Amino acid sequence: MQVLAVMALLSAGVSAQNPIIRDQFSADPSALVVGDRVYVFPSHDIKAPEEYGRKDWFCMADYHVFSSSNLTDWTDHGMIVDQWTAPWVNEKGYSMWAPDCKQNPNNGKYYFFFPAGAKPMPTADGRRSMGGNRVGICTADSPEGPWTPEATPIEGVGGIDPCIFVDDDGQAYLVMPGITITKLNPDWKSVSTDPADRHRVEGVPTKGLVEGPYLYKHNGKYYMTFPWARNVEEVLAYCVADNIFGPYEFKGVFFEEHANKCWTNHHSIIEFKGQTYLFYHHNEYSPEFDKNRSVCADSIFFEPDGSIRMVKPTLRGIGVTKSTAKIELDRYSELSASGDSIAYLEPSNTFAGWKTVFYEKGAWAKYNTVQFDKAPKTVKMKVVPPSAGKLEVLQDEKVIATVDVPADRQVIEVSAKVSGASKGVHHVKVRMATAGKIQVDWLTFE
Ligand code: FUB
Repeated sequence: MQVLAVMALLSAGVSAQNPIIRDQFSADPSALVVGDRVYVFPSHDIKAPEEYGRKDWFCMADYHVFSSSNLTDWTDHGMIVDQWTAPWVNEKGYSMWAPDCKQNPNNGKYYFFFPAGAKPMPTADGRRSMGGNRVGICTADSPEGPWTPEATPIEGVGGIDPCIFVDDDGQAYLVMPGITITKLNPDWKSVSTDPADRHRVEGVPTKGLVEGPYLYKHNGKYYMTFPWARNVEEVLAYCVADNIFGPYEFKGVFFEEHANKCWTNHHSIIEFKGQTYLFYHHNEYSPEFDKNRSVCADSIFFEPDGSIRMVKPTLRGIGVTKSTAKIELDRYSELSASGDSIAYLEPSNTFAGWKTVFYEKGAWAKYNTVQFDKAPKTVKMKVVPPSAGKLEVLQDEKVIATVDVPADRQVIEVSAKVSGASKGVHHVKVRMATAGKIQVDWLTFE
């Protein structure tokens, strides 16, 4: 066995699964499949600056776009637009709430729709209209940008949380909280004013429905999904129709309130490579303040009768993890009933991530779907002091290594020889083999 002292700096490369964005707050994820990549357009929570009066409220001044081809490694492509460069947006508003982005089949361009507090604007008759929440657009030739903001928000549209739905025939609709569905004109910069092109969705709860609808089509049916403050915090619920304008039938809840009391629950749904995914947010990097949220993703399943199976949010999230990556055990798939727990590495800097703390013989944490391109020869673990004892590493249910963690060290990497492991996709388990306490940051195979 080999023991290496490492610098604390190395802990910066956190690669946990949920949340998927780990260096900034992110919320209200709108996911979009483009070729063999998934793009996510979230809103961007920040800590309130001095000039923003409301320290207890959402504070959001720009948007970024992220993408991944394997649902594990996410790239930040940078900023789309901010409140200082969008011509119509109040530059002191910090109110760039939940956006959406789709590709316009009429010209192949990408249209990013976002709500924000508007500056008072001159109207066509020369008067000045008041500010308030409006919906604007940025366009780009690629989902990665560069993005060009329109000079003015969409005429006649007020409110938050626009959702754009593109039907199989290429017709696009603007879905707004309320819930209303309105045809977009072919330019995607204006909405139809014909009353026949506008519909208010019936069949939804009459109370507690204030934001974030997302329309998704599955097997020819329209699934109107939406956050619903059923009791206190929001759950996600849905109704279904055969035609876009209904009638819609209420079907129930498919995602319960967040365990950590995040009041909002905002989501989107995509199908990627044969699997359907739910993108949502919670506030795990900010357990005391639910306006600083983080984007997560989990699989979502439809039952044979078309109903949506209840989604259980996980820490493991989606995507295969390479055995040679840092496997963040604290984003476990399963944890033994006792003898272990998850804690922040640095409580004052939650973005540093988490550790798995084992404190009873037999306690274990399991991390599913690890891809071994070759049979590994060595397992390496980063542990955090105080730690001492022995851990077994299992591939599926077979012990392939025993890692000896000596006492009296600073942050250390500990390696052990692996034997009897095979290549392929396997579940990895780490089990406390002795009494004592061991705090694991991550493990990796070589
Ligand atoms: O992010 C600000 C607001 O919180 C969104 O617009 C809502 O959907 C809710 O998530």
